Amino acid sequence: MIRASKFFIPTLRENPKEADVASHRYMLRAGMIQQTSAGIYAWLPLGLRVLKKVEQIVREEQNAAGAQEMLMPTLQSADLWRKSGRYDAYGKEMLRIKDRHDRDMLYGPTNEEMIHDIFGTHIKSYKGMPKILYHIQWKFRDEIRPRFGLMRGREFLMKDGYSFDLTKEDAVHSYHRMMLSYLRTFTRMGIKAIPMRADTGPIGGDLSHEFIILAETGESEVFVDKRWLEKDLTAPGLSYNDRSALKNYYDEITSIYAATDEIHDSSKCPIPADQLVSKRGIEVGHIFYYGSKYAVPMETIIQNENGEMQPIEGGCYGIGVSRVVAAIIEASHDENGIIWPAEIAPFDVGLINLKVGDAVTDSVTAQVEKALGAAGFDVLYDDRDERAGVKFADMDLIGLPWQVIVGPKSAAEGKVEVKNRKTGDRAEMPMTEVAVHIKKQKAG
Ligand code: P5A
Repeated sequence: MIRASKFFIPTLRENPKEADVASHRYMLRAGMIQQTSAGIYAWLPLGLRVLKKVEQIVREEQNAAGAQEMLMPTLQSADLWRKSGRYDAYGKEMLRIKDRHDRDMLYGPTNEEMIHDIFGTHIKSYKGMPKILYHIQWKFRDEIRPRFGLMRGREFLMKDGYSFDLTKEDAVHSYHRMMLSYLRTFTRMGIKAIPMRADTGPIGGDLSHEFIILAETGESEVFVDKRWLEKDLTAPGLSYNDRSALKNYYDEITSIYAATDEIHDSSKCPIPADQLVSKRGIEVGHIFYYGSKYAVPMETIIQNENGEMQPIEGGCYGIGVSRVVAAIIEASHDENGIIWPAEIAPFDVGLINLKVGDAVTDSVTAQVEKALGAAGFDVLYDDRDERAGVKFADMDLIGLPWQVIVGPKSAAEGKVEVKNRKTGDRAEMPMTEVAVHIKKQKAG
């Protein structure tokens, strides 16, 4: 349990002028982040709690899919990128740095070169294959127009994973694994991200999908078969090791039409117009199969089972972890503030004591707090000496899924009010029933 009076949560009453979209506005107003330079943000305690939850879901679902976590540095040697040929090609988006010995370094925008170098140093034969390695690390891209807060930042947190296989067939299996892992990851966060065929851009390769969340403020226009809107995407029970079932699932999923505006051509669209909806979308993930594009220049060469030397077959898999936080807000808010899905909310419950210092409300609040803690809920207790209106507005703004309001009148009868932030439903109940009530709503 954390007390609002002691917590560093600098909420703002007014809408900051520089914020054009809901996520940026609400993250600043809720005291989650603070801009320190253009496109660069500090994460304040409330924001960090959400970032860590998103990160943890990504981690658990990567591990479940057989990927292994590691951590590579943010700073990289330019020589690695000269070797792959991307040092010049990457252009102005790369932040280039010189160390005291005048050596060229850079703040990594992505890690294909480094992971190929690390993998290739240690794995020389098919016996070390296959592998999927990932890390969750800050990236820097000197975007020409950083905007919308975390949505298009210059420094941002990415989960980037890299697969190493012997054959194209195996590499495509890794790609299928990551496809399912991503669908499960985003569903667990309470959001629907739709995979869409995409351009490969500076990462390269010949197969790629973007994962797009539908939201009105999305940067790109997307065209979606209505069947996506209803579909459960997580394939419960499907094992990552069941290669043919996984392929069937992938084929089924990718046969449902969804395309970004770069790829969509209305004259060639395979589905009837009344089955198609046009929406705006935010890219929260992007996966690529690129074969030996990096293995050849980086000399990631291994000996196969026939004793022959060959380059590995690879793919890379990104999730914009910090962007996800903003994208969820874009997809889930109202005019009063954020509406967190329960799985990634910074706290489960906001506890509001309307008369701090009153013996009865203080005592009921303390008992509710104890019961919620015992039931495993994270509670933010607003014990500040503020007007009720301010407390209600702040609690709606920061968007915790449940609010428990303790007022003097009902407290005298041992009762409190529970509000569901998403539905707006309010219910008065004996304080002893609060934990069970919230537990039931969370499960259902
Ligand atoms: C995939 C992993 C890559 O970099 N290399 C390693 C591949 N792909 S990507 O599409 O360029 O980026 C992956 C995800 O990172 C997020 N992202 C950003 N988030 C915030 N601000 C940015 N400027 C930014 N650029 C990329 C996106 O979610 C993207 O899908």
